[in-house]
Amino acid sequence: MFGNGIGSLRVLKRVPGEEAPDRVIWEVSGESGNKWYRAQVSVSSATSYQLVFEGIVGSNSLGNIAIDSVSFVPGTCTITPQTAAKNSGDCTFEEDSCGWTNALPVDALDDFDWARQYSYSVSGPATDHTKGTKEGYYMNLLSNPQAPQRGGTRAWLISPLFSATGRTRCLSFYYFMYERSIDPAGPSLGSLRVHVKSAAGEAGGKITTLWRLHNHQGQRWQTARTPVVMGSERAAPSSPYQIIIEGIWGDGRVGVIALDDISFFDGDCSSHPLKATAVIGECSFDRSMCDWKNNTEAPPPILELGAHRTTTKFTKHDLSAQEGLTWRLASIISRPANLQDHTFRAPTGYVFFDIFNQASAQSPILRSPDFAASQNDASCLSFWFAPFGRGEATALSVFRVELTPPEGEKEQRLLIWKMATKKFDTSRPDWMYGQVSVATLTAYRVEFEGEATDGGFALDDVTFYDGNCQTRPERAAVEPPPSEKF
Ligand SMILES: [Ca+2]
Ligand SMILES: [Ca+2]
Repeated sequence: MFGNGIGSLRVLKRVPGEEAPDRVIWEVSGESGNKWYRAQVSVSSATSYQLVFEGIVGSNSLGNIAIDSVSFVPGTCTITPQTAAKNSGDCTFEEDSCGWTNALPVDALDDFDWARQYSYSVSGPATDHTKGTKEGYYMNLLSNPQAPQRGGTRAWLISPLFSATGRTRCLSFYYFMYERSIDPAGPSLGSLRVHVKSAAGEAGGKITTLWRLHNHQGQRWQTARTPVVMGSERAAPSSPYQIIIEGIWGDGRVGVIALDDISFFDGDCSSHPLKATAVIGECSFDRSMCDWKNNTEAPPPILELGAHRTTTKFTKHDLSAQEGLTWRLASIISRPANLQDHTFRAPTGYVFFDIFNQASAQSPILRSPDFAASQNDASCLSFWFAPFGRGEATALSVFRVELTPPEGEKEQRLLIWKMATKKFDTSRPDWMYGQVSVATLTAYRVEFEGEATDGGFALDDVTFYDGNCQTRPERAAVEPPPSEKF
Protein backbone atom coordinates (compact mmCIF):
# COMPACT_ATOMS: atom_id res chain seq x y z
CA MET A 1 0.00 0.00 0.00
CA PHE A 2 2.15 2.79 -1.39
CA GLY A 3 1.30 6.42 -2.18
CA ASN A 4 -0.24 9.35 -0.33
CA GLY A 5 -3.71 8.71 -1.71
CA ILE A 6 -4.07 5.25 -0.18
CA GLY A 7 -7.43 4.61 1.48
CA SER A 8 -8.11 1.14 2.89
CA LEU A 9 -7.82 -2.50 2.05
CA ARG A 10 -10.48 -4.78 3.49
CA VAL A 11 -11.34 -8.45 3.47
CA LEU A 12 -15.07 -9.14 3.62
CA LYS A 13 -16.91 -12.37 4.23
CA ARG A 14 -20.03 -12.71 2.09
CA VAL A 15 -22.68 -15.39 2.50
CA PRO A 16 -24.60 -15.65 -0.80
CA GLY A 17 -28.35 -15.40 -0.34
CA GLU A 18 -28.08 -13.99 3.16
CA GLU A 19 -29.62 -10.60 3.85
CA ALA A 20 -26.97 -9.65 6.36
CA PRO A 21 -24.36 -7.27 4.93
CA ASP A 22 -20.84 -8.46 4.17
CA ARG A 23 -18.76 -8.70 7.30
CA VAL A 24 -15.38 -6.97 7.52
CA ILE A 25 -12.95 -9.51 8.95
CA TRP A 26 -9.70 -7.69 8.20
CA GLU A 27 -8.96 -4.02 7.49
CA VAL A 28 -5.93 -1.74 7.24
CA SER A 29 -5.90 1.92 6.28
CA GLY A 30 -3.31 4.42 5.10
CA GLU A 31 0.06 4.14 3.50
CA SER A 32 2.49 1.44 4.59
CA GLY A 33 5.39 1.95 2.17
CA ASN A 34 6.75 0.37 -0.98
CA LYS A 35 7.01 -3.10 0.46
CA TRP A 36 5.16 -6.45 0.82
CA TYR A 37 3.64 -7.45 4.17
CA ARG A 38 2.30 -10.79 5.22
CA ALA A 39 -1.35 -10.75 6.37
CA GLN A 40 -3.60 -13.44 7.81
CA VAL A 41 -7.06 -13.88 9.28
CA SER A 42 -9.14 -16.86 10.47
CA VAL A 43 -12.14 -17.58 8.29
CA SER A 44 -14.93 -19.90 9.33
CA SER A 45 -18.47 -20.57 8.25
CA ALA A 46 -21.11 -23.21 8.69
CA THR A 47 -22.40 -22.49 5.17
CA SER A 48 -20.92 -21.66 1.75
CA TYR A 49 -19.27 -18.27 1.61
CA GLN A 50 -17.15 -16.01 -0.53
CA LEU A 51 -14.28 -13.74 0.38
CA VAL A 52 -14.05 -10.26 -1.10
CA PHE A 53 -10.94 -8.08 -1.25
CA GLU A 54 -12.09 -4.48 -1.28
CA GLY A 55 -9.76 -1.58 -2.11
CA ILE A 56 -10.91 1.89 -1.14
CA VAL A 57 -9.41 4.99 -2.76
CA GLY A 58 -8.36 7.66 -0.29
CA SER A 59 -7.99 11.43 -0.55
CA ASN A 60 -6.65 11.21 -4.13
CA SER A 61 -5.80 8.58 -6.67
CA LEU A 62 -2.04 8.65 -6.13
CA GLY A 63 -1.03 5.21 -4.98
CA ASN A 64 -1.25 1.49 -5.48
CA ILE A 65 -2.66 -1.37 -3.45
CA ALA A 66 -1.52 -4.84 -4.47
CA ILE A 67 -2.16 -8.36 -3.17
CA ASP A 68 -0.37 -11.60 -4.00
CA SER A 69 0.02 -15.25 -2.96
CA VAL A 70 -3.40 -15.91 -1.39
CA SER A 71 -3.52 -19.27 0.36
CA PHE A 72 -5.65 -21.23 2.82
CA VAL A 73 -4.17 -23.27 5.66
CA PRO A 74 -6.36 -25.41 7.95
CA GLY A 75 -6.50 -24.21 11.56
CA THR A 76 -6.81 -20.87 13.30
CA CYS A 77 -4.51 -17.90 13.18
CA THR A 78 -4.32 -14.51 14.86
CA ILE A 79 -5.11 -11.53 12.65
CA THR A 80 -1.91 -10.07 11.17
CA PRO A 81 -0.81 -7.30 10.99
CA GLN A 82 -2.13 -6.41 14.37
CA THR A 83 -3.62 -3.10 13.21
CA ALA A 84 -6.01 -5.07 10.99
CA ALA A 85 -7.62 -6.64 14.05
CA LYS A 86 -9.53 -3.52 15.21
CA ASN A 87 -11.74 -4.56 18.13
CA SER A 88 -12.04 -8.20 17.14
CA GLY A 89 -10.18 -9.29 20.27
CA ASP A 90 -7.37 -10.84 18.21
CA CYS A 91 -3.93 -9.91 19.46
CA THR A 92 -0.34 -10.91 18.76
CA PHE A 93 0.85 -8.33 21.33
CA GLU A 94 3.53 -7.21 18.87
CA GLU A 95 2.46 -3.57 18.72
CA ASP A 96 0.24 -3.07 21.74
CA SER A 97 -2.37 -4.99 23.70
CA CYS A 98 -5.20 -4.49 21.15
CA GLY A 99 -7.70 -3.22 23.69
CA TRP A 100 -6.97 -5.95 26.23
CA THR A 101 -6.36 -4.12 29.51
CA ASN A 102 -5.40 -4.82 33.07
CA ALA A 103 -8.17 -4.27 35.61
CA LEU A 104 -7.93 -0.79 37.05
CA PRO A 105 -6.62 -0.58 40.63
CA VAL A 106 -9.64 1.56 41.54
CA ASP A 107 -11.96 -1.35 40.72
CA ALA A 108 -10.11 -3.63 43.18
CA LEU A 109 -10.81 -6.68 41.03
CA ASP A 110 -7.29 -8.04 41.18
CA ASP A 111 -3.94 -7.68 42.95
CA PHE A 112 -1.29 -7.11 40.31
CA ASP A 113 -0.90 -6.98 36.51
CA TRP A 114 -0.14 -8.76 33.30
CA ALA A 115 2.81 -7.17 31.51
CA ARG A 116 3.40 -7.00 27.76
CA GLN A 117 7.04 -7.93 27.34
CA TYR A 118 9.59 -9.91 25.36
CA SER A 119 11.83 -12.71 26.48
CA TYR A 120 14.28 -11.64 29.17
CA SER A 121 14.88 -14.59 31.46
CA VAL A 122 16.11 -18.16 31.03
CA SER A 123 13.18 -19.78 32.80
CA GLY A 124 10.49 -17.96 30.86
CA PRO A 125 9.54 -18.55 27.25
CA ALA A 126 12.74 -18.22 25.18
CA THR A 127 10.65 -16.78 22.35
CA ASP A 128 7.13 -15.50 21.90
CA HIS A 129 4.64 -17.58 19.96
CA THR A 130 3.87 -15.21 17.06
CA LYS A 131 7.34 -14.64 15.71
CA GLY A 132 9.17 -17.39 17.51
CA THR A 133 11.93 -14.90 18.30
CA LYS A 134 13.38 -13.29 21.40
CA GLU A 135 12.06 -9.94 20.19
CA GLY A 136 8.45 -11.12 19.97
CA TYR A 137 6.06 -9.84 22.60
CA TYR A 138 3.70 -11.84 24.84
CA MET A 139 1.70 -11.20 27.99
CA ASN A 140 3.42 -12.32 31.15
CA LEU A 141 1.91 -12.72 34.62
CA LEU A 142 4.13 -10.46 36.71
CA SER A 143 6.36 -12.14 39.23
CA ASN A 144 9.51 -11.44 41.14
CA PRO A 145 11.66 -14.46 42.06
CA GLN A 146 13.08 -12.50 45.01
CA ALA A 147 9.63 -11.73 46.37
CA PRO A 148 7.11 -14.20 44.95
CA GLN A 149 3.47 -13.25 45.00
CA ARG A 150 1.38 -14.48 47.89
CA GLY A 151 -0.68 -17.59 47.04
CA GLY A 152 -4.06 -16.78 45.58
CA THR A 153 -3.17 -13.30 44.29
CA ARG A 154 -4.49 -12.70 40.82
CA ALA A 155 -4.28 -10.48 37.75
CA TRP A 156 -7.08 -9.89 35.25
CA LEU A 157 -6.58 -9.19 31.56
CA ILE A 158 -9.88 -7.84 30.24
CA SER A 159 -10.96 -7.91 26.59
CA PRO A 160 -12.64 -5.13 24.62
CA LEU A 161 -16.46 -5.19 24.77
CA PHE A 162 -18.06 -7.67 22.39
CA SER A 163 -21.73 -7.69 21.49
CA ALA A 164 -23.63 -10.84 22.37
CA THR A 165 -25.33 -12.24 19.31
CA GLY A 166 -26.30 -15.67 20.60
CA ARG A 167 -23.98 -17.18 17.97
CA THR A 168 -21.07 -19.26 19.18
CA ARG A 169 -17.55 -17.94 18.80
CA CYS A 170 -14.38 -19.84 19.38
CA LEU A 171 -11.58 -18.25 21.40
CA SER A 172 -8.11 -19.66 20.95
CA PHE A 173 -4.79 -18.60 22.42
CA TYR A 174 -1.39 -19.98 23.38
CA TYR A 175 -0.24 -20.44 26.97
CA PHE A 176 3.06 -21.15 28.67
CA MET A 177 2.82 -22.56 32.21
CA TYR A 178 6.17 -23.61 33.58
CA GLU A 179 7.53 -24.20 37.04
CA ARG A 180 11.17 -24.90 37.79
CA SER A 181 10.64 -27.18 40.75
CA ILE A 182 7.36 -29.02 40.97
CA ASP A 183 5.84 -29.73 44.34
CA PRO A 184 3.76 -32.89 43.93
CA ALA A 185 2.42 -32.52 47.47
CA GLY A 186 0.07 -29.67 46.91
CA PRO A 187 -0.72 -26.28 45.51
CA SER A 188 1.80 -25.49 42.89
CA LEU A 189 2.45 -22.97 40.14
CA GLY A 190 -1.04 -21.48 40.12
CA SER A 191 -3.87 -21.27 37.63
CA LEU A 192 -4.85 -19.75 34.33
CA ARG A 193 -8.58 -19.23 33.85
CA VAL A 194 -10.83 -17.77 31.18
CA HIS A 195 -14.13 -16.25 32.26
CA VAL A 196 -16.90 -14.47 30.42
CA LYS A 197 -18.58 -11.50 32.08
CA SER A 198 -21.85 -10.03 30.86
CA ALA A 199 -21.71 -6.28 31.10
CA ALA A 200 -25.43 -5.57 30.96
CA GLY A 201 -28.91 -7.03 30.83
CA GLU A 202 -30.47 -9.65 33.02
CA ALA A 203 -27.17 -11.27 33.91
CA GLY A 204 -25.22 -7.99 34.26
CA GLY A 205 -21.92 -8.55 36.01
CA LYS A 206 -22.30 -12.31 36.20
CA ILE A 207 -19.02 -14.13 35.68
CA THR A 208 -18.96 -17.63 34.21
CA THR A 209 -15.81 -19.73 33.94
CA LEU A 210 -15.18 -21.28 30.51
CA TRP A 211 -11.72 -22.76 30.76
CA ARG A 212 -9.18 -23.34 33.54
CA LEU A 213 -5.85 -25.05 33.85
CA HIS A 214 -3.73 -25.58 36.95
CA ASN A 215 -0.01 -25.86 37.54
CA HIS A 216 2.98 -26.89 35.45
CA GLN A 217 2.18 -27.81 31.84
CA GLY A 218 5.66 -28.02 30.31
CA GLN A 219 8.29 -25.59 29.07
CA ARG A 220 6.67 -24.69 25.74
CA TRP A 221 3.82 -22.78 24.14
CA GLN A 222 0.66 -24.85 23.90
CA THR A 223 -2.65 -24.25 22.25
CA ALA A 224 -5.88 -23.49 24.13
CA ARG A 225 -9.42 -23.27 22.85
CA THR A 226 -12.86 -22.68 24.28
CA PRO A 227 -16.26 -21.97 22.78
CA VAL A 228 -17.91 -18.73 23.90
CA VAL A 229 -21.70 -18.41 23.68
CA MET A 230 -23.20 -15.18 24.89
CA GLY A 231 -26.65 -13.80 24.36
CA SER A 232 -29.88 -15.62 23.64
CA GLU A 233 -33.37 -14.91 22.43
CA ARG A 234 -34.15 -13.62 25.89
CA ALA A 235 -31.41 -11.01 25.99
CA ALA A 236 -31.13 -7.88 23.91
CA PRO A 237 -28.95 -8.77 20.91
CA SER A 238 -26.50 -5.99 21.58
CA SER A 239 -25.90 -6.57 25.29
CA PRO A 240 -22.13 -6.54 25.51
CA TYR A 241 -19.79 -8.93 27.24
CA GLN A 242 -16.09 -9.22 27.98
CA ILE A 243 -13.63 -12.06 28.28
CA ILE A 244 -11.44 -12.08 31.37
CA ILE A 245 -8.16 -13.97 31.37
CA GLU A 246 -7.16 -14.53 34.98
CA GLY A 247 -3.71 -15.55 36.17
CA ILE A 248 -3.32 -16.69 39.78
CA TRP A 249 -0.07 -17.53 41.54
CA GLY A 250 0.33 -20.50 43.83
CA ASP A 251 2.05 -19.81 47.14
CA GLY A 252 5.62 -18.58 46.80
CA ARG A 253 6.04 -20.18 43.41
CA VAL A 254 8.75 -19.19 40.97
CA GLY A 255 7.64 -19.92 37.47
CA VAL A 256 6.02 -18.55 34.37
CA ILE A 257 2.43 -18.06 33.35
CA ALA A 258 2.27 -16.35 29.95
CA LEU A 259 -0.02 -16.07 26.95
CA ASP A 260 0.18 -15.00 23.31
CA ASP A 261 -1.71 -14.95 20.01
CA ILE A 262 -5.31 -14.57 21.06
CA SER A 263 -7.74 -15.15 18.19
CA PHE A 264 -11.46 -15.55 17.66
CA PHE A 265 -13.51 -17.05 14.88
CA ASP A 266 -17.24 -17.47 14.35
CA GLY A 267 -18.43 -20.98 15.03
CA ASP A 268 -18.17 -23.76 17.57
CA CYS A 269 -15.08 -25.58 18.75
CA SER A 270 -14.27 -28.13 21.40
CA SER A 271 -12.50 -27.09 24.56
CA HIS A 272 -8.78 -27.82 24.45
CA PRO A 273 -7.01 -29.34 26.28
CA LEU A 274 -9.98 -31.41 27.38
CA LYS A 275 -8.98 -31.24 31.06
CA ALA A 276 -9.26 -27.44 30.94
CA THR A 277 -13.00 -27.52 30.26
CA ALA A 278 -14.87 -25.70 33.00
CA VAL A 279 -17.10 -27.88 35.21
CA ILE A 280 -20.55 -26.78 36.35
CA GLY A 281 -20.69 -26.66 40.13
CA GLU A 282 -16.93 -26.45 40.51
CA CYS A 283 -15.76 -23.88 43.05
CA SER A 284 -12.46 -23.02 44.67
CA PHE A 285 -14.14 -20.36 46.84
CA ASP A 286 -11.44 -17.79 46.06
CA ARG A 287 -13.51 -14.69 46.50
CA SER A 288 -17.03 -15.94 46.04
CA MET A 289 -19.11 -19.04 46.64
CA CYS A 290 -19.68 -19.43 42.88
CA ASP A 291 -23.20 -20.85 42.52
CA TRP A 292 -23.16 -22.50 45.94
CA LYS A 293 -25.46 -21.01 48.59
CA ASN A 294 -25.82 -21.16 52.30
CA ASN A 295 -29.20 -22.79 52.82
CA THR A 296 -29.42 -23.02 56.57
CA GLU A 297 -33.05 -23.04 57.55
CA ALA A 298 -34.45 -20.45 59.90
CA PRO A 299 -31.43 -19.38 61.91
CA PRO A 300 -32.35 -17.71 65.19
CA PRO A 301 -33.12 -14.01 64.66
CA ILE A 302 -30.31 -11.55 65.09
CA LEU A 303 -30.77 -9.42 68.17
CA GLU A 304 -32.10 -6.09 67.06
CA LEU A 305 -30.12 -2.95 67.57
CA GLY A 306 -31.53 -0.88 70.40
CA ALA A 307 -32.98 2.56 69.82
CA HIS A 308 -29.86 4.05 71.33
CA ARG A 309 -26.76 2.60 69.84
CA THR A 310 -24.78 3.23 73.01
CA THR A 311 -27.08 1.01 75.04
CA THR A 312 -27.43 -1.83 72.56
CA LYS A 313 -27.10 -5.31 73.95
CA PHE A 314 -25.90 -6.54 70.58
CA THR A 315 -22.34 -7.71 71.07
CA LYS A 316 -19.56 -9.03 68.90
CA HIS A 317 -20.03 -12.41 70.49
CA ASP A 318 -23.69 -12.58 69.49
CA LEU A 319 -22.77 -11.75 65.95
CA SER A 320 -20.13 -14.45 65.68
CA ALA A 321 -22.48 -17.00 67.25
CA GLN A 322 -25.06 -16.04 64.66
CA GLU A 323 -22.59 -16.20 61.78
CA GLY A 324 -21.39 -19.56 63.01
CA LEU A 325 -24.70 -21.07 62.05
CA THR A 326 -24.13 -20.42 58.36
CA TRP A 327 -21.62 -21.49 55.72
CA ARG A 328 -19.57 -18.47 54.72
CA LEU A 329 -16.30 -17.45 53.11
CA ALA A 330 -13.26 -17.29 55.36
CA SER A 331 -11.84 -13.83 55.97
CA ILE A 332 -8.68 -12.67 57.69
CA ILE A 333 -10.60 -11.67 60.81
CA SER A 334 -12.91 -14.67 60.74
CA ARG A 335 -11.42 -18.04 59.90
CA PRO A 336 -10.97 -21.24 61.89
CA ALA A 337 -7.62 -21.75 63.66
CA ASN A 338 -5.69 -19.76 61.01
CA LEU A 339 -6.48 -22.47 58.48
CA GLN A 340 -5.00 -21.68 55.03
CA ASP A 341 -6.85 -22.08 51.76
CA HIS A 342 -6.35 -25.44 50.06
CA THR A 343 -6.18 -24.22 46.45
CA PHE A 344 -3.27 -21.78 46.60
CA ARG A 345 -2.28 -21.77 50.30
CA ALA A 346 -3.78 -18.30 50.46
CA PRO A 347 -4.76 -16.84 53.86
CA THR A 348 -8.42 -17.10 52.84
CA GLY A 349 -10.31 -18.68 49.96
CA TYR A 350 -12.55 -21.43 51.32
CA VAL A 351 -15.95 -21.77 52.92
CA PHE A 352 -16.67 -22.90 56.47
CA PHE A 353 -19.03 -22.92 59.42
CA ASP A 354 -17.97 -22.65 63.04
CA ILE A 355 -20.55 -23.22 65.72
CA PHE A 356 -19.70 -21.76 69.06
CA ASN A 357 -20.90 -23.48 72.17
CA GLN A 358 -24.55 -24.21 71.39
CA ALA A 359 -26.77 -26.23 73.71
CA SER A 360 -28.22 -28.30 70.90
CA ALA A 361 -26.61 -29.45 67.65
CA GLN A 362 -26.97 -27.03 64.73
CA SER A 363 -27.04 -28.11 61.08
CA PRO A 364 -25.92 -25.50 58.56
CA ILE A 365 -26.47 -26.51 54.94
CA LEU A 366 -24.44 -25.53 51.85
CA ARG A 367 -26.42 -26.08 48.64
CA SER A 368 -25.07 -26.65 45.12
CA PRO A 369 -26.66 -25.23 41.99
CA ASP A 370 -29.25 -27.51 40.34
CA PHE A 371 -27.81 -30.05 37.92
CA ALA A 372 -29.76 -31.27 34.90
CA ALA A 373 -30.15 -34.99 34.26
CA SER A 374 -27.24 -36.45 32.33
CA GLN A 375 -26.79 -39.46 30.08
CA ASN A 376 -24.01 -40.76 32.28
CA ASP A 377 -24.99 -42.88 35.27
CA ALA A 378 -22.93 -41.01 37.78
CA SER A 379 -20.44 -38.29 38.42
CA CYS A 380 -17.81 -38.18 41.13
CA LEU A 381 -18.11 -35.33 43.60
CA SER A 382 -14.62 -34.40 44.77
CA PHE A 383 -13.74 -31.95 47.56
CA TRP A 384 -11.31 -31.10 50.37
CA PHE A 385 -12.52 -30.71 53.94
CA ALA A 386 -11.00 -29.77 57.28
CA PRO A 387 -12.73 -30.59 60.56
CA PHE A 388 -12.21 -28.63 63.74
CA GLY A 389 -14.25 -29.82 66.68
CA ARG A 390 -14.35 -29.15 70.34
CA GLY A 391 -17.78 -30.57 71.13
CA GLU A 392 -18.93 -34.16 71.34
CA ALA A 393 -20.39 -34.62 67.90
CA THR A 394 -19.17 -32.67 64.92
CA ALA A 395 -20.09 -34.20 61.58
CA LEU A 396 -20.16 -33.41 57.89
CA SER A 397 -22.65 -35.12 55.60
CA VAL A 398 -23.28 -35.03 51.87
CA PHE A 399 -26.82 -35.46 50.59
CA ARG A 400 -28.10 -35.97 47.06
CA VAL A 401 -31.43 -34.19 46.64
CA GLU A 402 -33.68 -35.53 43.86
CA LEU A 403 -35.20 -32.60 42.01
CA THR A 404 -37.77 -34.58 40.03
CA PRO A 405 -39.24 -37.07 42.51
CA PRO A 406 -41.91 -39.46 41.21
CA GLU A 407 -45.31 -37.79 41.22
CA GLY A 408 -46.97 -37.55 44.60
CA GLU A 409 -43.74 -38.22 46.46
CA LYS A 410 -41.87 -35.75 48.56
CA GLU A 411 -38.44 -34.40 47.69
CA GLN A 412 -36.00 -37.23 48.24
CA ARG A 413 -32.89 -36.40 50.22
CA LEU A 414 -30.42 -39.26 50.33
CA LEU A 415 -27.37 -39.38 52.61
CA ILE A 416 -24.37 -40.50 50.51
CA TRP A 417 -21.30 -39.56 52.59
CA LYS A 418 -20.66 -38.84 56.28
CA MET A 419 -17.68 -38.07 58.50
CA ALA A 420 -17.72 -37.45 62.24
CA THR A 421 -14.87 -35.61 63.92
CA LYS A 422 -14.63 -37.59 67.11
CA LYS A 423 -12.59 -40.04 65.04
CA PHE A 424 -9.64 -37.72 64.58
CA ASP A 425 -7.58 -35.15 66.35
CA THR A 426 -8.75 -31.72 65.31
CA SER A 427 -6.65 -29.48 67.51
CA ARG A 428 -4.84 -28.35 64.35
CA PRO A 429 -7.21 -28.59 61.40
CA ASP A 430 -5.75 -29.93 58.19
CA TRP A 431 -7.20 -30.59 54.74
CA MET A 432 -8.42 -34.08 53.91
CA TYR A 433 -9.65 -35.39 50.59
CA GLY A 434 -13.21 -36.57 50.10
CA GLN A 435 -15.07 -38.04 47.15
CA VAL A 436 -18.29 -39.88 46.47
CA SER A 437 -20.34 -41.00 43.46
CA VAL A 438 -23.55 -39.13 42.77
CA ALA A 439 -26.29 -40.62 40.57
CA THR A 440 -26.93 -38.29 37.63
CA LEU A 441 -29.64 -39.91 35.49
CA THR A 442 -32.19 -37.51 37.02
CA ALA A 443 -31.91 -33.84 37.94
CA TYR A 444 -30.41 -33.26 41.36
CA ARG A 445 -28.49 -30.99 43.64
CA VAL A 446 -25.92 -31.72 46.32
CA GLU A 447 -25.97 -30.45 49.89
CA PHE A 448 -23.19 -30.37 52.43
CA GLU A 449 -24.72 -30.44 55.88
CA GLY A 450 -22.75 -29.78 59.02
CA GLU A 451 -23.68 -30.86 62.51
CA ALA A 452 -22.10 -29.49 65.66
CA THR A 453 -22.58 -28.01 69.08
CA ASP A 454 -19.06 -26.62 69.31
CA GLY A 455 -16.87 -26.82 66.22
CA GLY A 456 -17.18 -26.90 62.48
CA PHE A 457 -15.88 -27.81 59.05
CA ALA A 458 -14.07 -25.98 56.27
CA LEU A 459 -14.58 -26.94 52.63
CA ASP A 460 -12.62 -26.16 49.47
CA ASP A 461 -12.01 -27.16 45.82
CA VAL A 462 -15.34 -28.77 45.11
CA THR A 463 -15.53 -30.28 41.65
CA PHE A 464 -17.10 -33.11 39.66
CA TYR A 465 -15.60 -35.80 37.42
CA ASP A 466 -17.47 -38.01 34.97
CA GLY A 467 -18.20 -41.54 36.10
CA ASN A 468 -18.28 -43.49 39.35
CA CYS A 469 -15.63 -43.35 42.06
CA GLN A 470 -14.94 -45.10 45.36
CA THR A 471 -15.96 -43.28 48.49
CA ARG A 472 -13.03 -41.56 50.18
CA PRO A 473 -12.09 -41.56 52.96
CA GLU A 474 -13.35 -45.13 53.19
CA ARG A 475 -14.88 -44.56 56.59
CA ALA A 476 -17.18 -41.91 55.16
CA ALA A 477 -19.03 -44.56 53.14
CA VAL A 478 -22.74 -44.79 53.88
CA GLU A 479 -24.60 -48.09 53.63
CA PRO A 480 -27.16 -47.70 50.90
CA PRO A 481 -30.76 -48.08 52.08
CA PRO A 482 -32.15 -51.63 51.60
CA SER A 483 -34.20 -50.55 48.58
CA GLU A 484 -31.05 -49.61 46.66
CA LYS A 485 -29.21 -52.88 47.31
CA PHE A 486 -29.08 -55.41 44.52
CA1 LIG B 1 3.49 -12.31 20.20
CA1 LIG C 1 -9.80 -22.27 47.70
